[in-house]
Amino acid sequence: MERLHLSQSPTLAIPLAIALSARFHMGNKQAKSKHNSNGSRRRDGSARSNAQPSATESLRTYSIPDLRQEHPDLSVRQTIEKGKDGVEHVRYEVTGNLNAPVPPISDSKYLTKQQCIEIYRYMLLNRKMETALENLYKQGKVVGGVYFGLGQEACSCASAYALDKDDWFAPMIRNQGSLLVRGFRASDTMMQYMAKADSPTRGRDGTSHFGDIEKRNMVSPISMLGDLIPVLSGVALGARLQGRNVAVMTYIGDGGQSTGVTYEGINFAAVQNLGLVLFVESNLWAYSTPSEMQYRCKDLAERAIGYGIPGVIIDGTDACQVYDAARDAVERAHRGEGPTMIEAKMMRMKGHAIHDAAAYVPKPMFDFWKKRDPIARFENYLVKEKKWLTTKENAELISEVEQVIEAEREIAVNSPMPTPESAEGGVFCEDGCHDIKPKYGMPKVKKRSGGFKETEAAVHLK
Ligand SMILES: Cc1ncc(C[n+]2csc(CCOP(=O)(O)OP(=O)(O)O)c2C)c(N)n1
Ligand SMILES: [Mg+2]
Repeated sequence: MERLHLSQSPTLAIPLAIALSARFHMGNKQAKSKHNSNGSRRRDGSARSNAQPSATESLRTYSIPDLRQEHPDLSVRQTIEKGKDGVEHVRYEVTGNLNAPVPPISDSKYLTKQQCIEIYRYMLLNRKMETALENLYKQGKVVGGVYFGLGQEACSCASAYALDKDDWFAPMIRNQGSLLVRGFRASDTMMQYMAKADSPTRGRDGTSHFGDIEKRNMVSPISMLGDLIPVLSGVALGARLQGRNVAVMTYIGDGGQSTGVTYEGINFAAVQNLGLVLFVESNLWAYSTPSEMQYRCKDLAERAIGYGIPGVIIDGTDACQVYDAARDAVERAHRGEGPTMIEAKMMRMKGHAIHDAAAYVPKPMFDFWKKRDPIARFENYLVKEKKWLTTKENAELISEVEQVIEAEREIAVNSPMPTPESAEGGVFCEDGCHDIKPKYGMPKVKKRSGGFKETEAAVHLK
């Protein structure tokens, strides 16, 4: 299996000339100074030779592979507009080549015809389940809100498809497709939103806060903004202490990338060499904040350089690219080679949740990305380009998926609401709920002969 290298091409190179020129000036100054306290030692403690490093020797150039077949050049800018009433309104404008041709789907290095069709089916299930959810909401059957991953089905489904059974994952609100791939039923998600008695949380949560640590190795989403990253890193650390290298996959948005816990979680996984597979769902918006106002670097995958881990940019609307990048990262994790950051570029094709009409998004931006719909493009690839599905087989597949979703919707609608008496159960710890046993074996910890040397602080605490 190929390993992701920072130097793979085509590349996005980031010369550090400016920072280094500043350092050269400092270095020259230090060389002239008589009272140079540390300038004669390198970080590794060895003595410095008299010769100054040449500029080319010291220039470090990092690069991030960018596997996309297209590099959209759109950018969003904030403007202030005066309405007819004389009141000023904030508005966003998009500029760039909005008529660029749609790129083809990349052939996968790994996926067979059957696997491609299976992923396509999951993507259809994902989309049709969300359409059903929207209708259930409009019928007043949903308690609370509904979140959608429209336009992101390739990212959710093909990423989860790359996990092995023993691997772990933690989805976020846009990854309802990942749940389907890992064996949850559409009715689980539907009942959850409707707070039904048969839902995974038995009606105790109206959204997606449920997991399954027994069979499907799914950590419950606890937050959208990065907190799952250290939790998943902890899962990988726990498995390693039990003698197993597992891959732990989770997702973070372009907005969530800015939080402190995201940094801490990735850094911890990096220094501990844990098998974190982090998908950065670079969908151009964080609620109503465009990515231009969220971060200053060009691509979020560049941040992998700062963590010292491999990063890669892919087209998040291309299921084959998503799968291949995920599979490479999963295999690295299994080999114990540490985390990978995968930036999947795409567009959130609806508002943040059902209550948000996304009126702040410039319409031409939606039009541009609608042409890059992950399902329509994959369908075109399977039916027209590869001819792996005939038009008739494709129509049958779509109809089968519609029937499944209709049956799941029936199950969900017919499930009762929880009884009032059940409200007090399953909320607090019940018998044995803390009895979490090692999943892969007893922790393997080296026994040391001597005890730890007591530090002053430890003595002080006694
Ligand atoms: C501490 C905290 N602040 C705010 C929120 C509300 N919130 C949830 S997701 C989100 C935006 C996330 O944007 P991004 O990370 O880009 O993910 P996307 O919604 O685009 O998938 C916000 C503001 C929250 N859940 N927690
Ligand atoms: Mg976002």
